[in-house]
Amino acid sequence: MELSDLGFDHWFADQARELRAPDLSVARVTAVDRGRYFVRDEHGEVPAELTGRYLHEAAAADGVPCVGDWVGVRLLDERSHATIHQLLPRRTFLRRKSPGRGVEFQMIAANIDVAFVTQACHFDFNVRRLERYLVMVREGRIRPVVLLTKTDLVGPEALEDMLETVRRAASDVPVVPVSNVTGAGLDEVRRLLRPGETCCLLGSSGVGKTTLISHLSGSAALETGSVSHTGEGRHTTTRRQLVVLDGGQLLIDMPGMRELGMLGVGEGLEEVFADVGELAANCRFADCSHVREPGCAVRAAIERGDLSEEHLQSYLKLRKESAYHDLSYVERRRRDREFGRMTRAVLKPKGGRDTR
Ligand SMILES: Nc1nc2c(ncn2[C@@H]2O[C@H](COP(=O)(O)OP(=O)(O)OP(=O)(O)O)[C@@H](O)[C@H]2O)c(=O)[nH]1
Ligand SMILES: [Mg+2]
Ligand SMILES: [Zn+2]
Repeated sequence: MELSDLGFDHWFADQARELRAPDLSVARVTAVDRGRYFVRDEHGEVPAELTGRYLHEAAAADGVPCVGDWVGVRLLDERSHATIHQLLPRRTFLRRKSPGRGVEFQMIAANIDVAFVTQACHFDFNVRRLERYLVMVREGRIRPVVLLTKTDLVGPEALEDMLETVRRAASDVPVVPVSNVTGAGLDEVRRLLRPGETCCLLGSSGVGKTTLISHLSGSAALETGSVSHTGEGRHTTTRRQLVVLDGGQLLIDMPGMRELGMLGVGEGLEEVFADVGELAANCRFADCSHVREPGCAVRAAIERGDLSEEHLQSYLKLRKESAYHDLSYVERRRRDREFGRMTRAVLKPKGGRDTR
């Protein structure tokens, strides 16, 4: 195996020129489980931990590594374990805003090429939630694909309705209906996976993400967390893990997400709702809120049946969230600057030493 088989390409090689120490080598984070890591390079996978120094210095600036990250490591005791010293810049990312008022983000995964946003036809299907996932994916500069699973549990008309709903909400995103029971759609999913590319599966618990990966994986062993003693085989995934499939594709399995929380978004929103944006360009007023203004091209499209009211409503709702986010960001920057001035005044009496 080469590093390129793990997704390492020219872009990452450029980033790796910045490795801080000559004895550091490059590896990819393949699993994270409550502060414990696994990293993998061309020679195999080893357990790893962050150095105390990383936690003190780098963690504040870059955050801690997440699954998919490329890191600078030192391999120890004949590769029985490793220490993580440096995080290389991320090309793409999946993150959500931490609960609470600040602007901290939780990194979910990094350096993903394709995200399969997965919903089950049965019970789980919710197009508004789908839009939120798509915004998160676009924001992180990742290519989205929508997977509708468990198609064996619904009739053909119901499935066609759902597909139509998805196409209306996300016209430029490929949608693949699949069933892990009948095998329908699995070949199409396989065609979307390319060797050396990293994909991940996102979606609620129980929609069939891990089952799908097992079908695709060939011989790659997949740890599926706890299996109940009754052996009826409910594998609730408890950690994020990157597996290499027989075909050389890289897939990250994730635990189901209970909720997405606030999105703290900008670009992703405009991309997912590009249809609304295009219409809005023709509204009479530049700051049209698309509620009841005269000459509103968005409302006109709804009247004509070209745009769904619900789609517009979720756009407006998400935009409000992101406006809130921008506001709290500005507010926070202001407070940070004031705090900075205050500490400088206290810590730097005369000719104070620059600590950077
Ligand atoms: N009918 C039907 N059941 C399925 C299908 N795919 C998975 N299941 C079942 O759904 C249950 C959950 O599947 P998992 O693959 O564990 O779901 P998951 O998305 O990985 O769930 P978490 O790990 O909790 O996020 C299991 O009992 C599967 O056997 C499908 O296509 N059709
Ligand atoms: Mg799972
Ligand atoms: Zn308007």
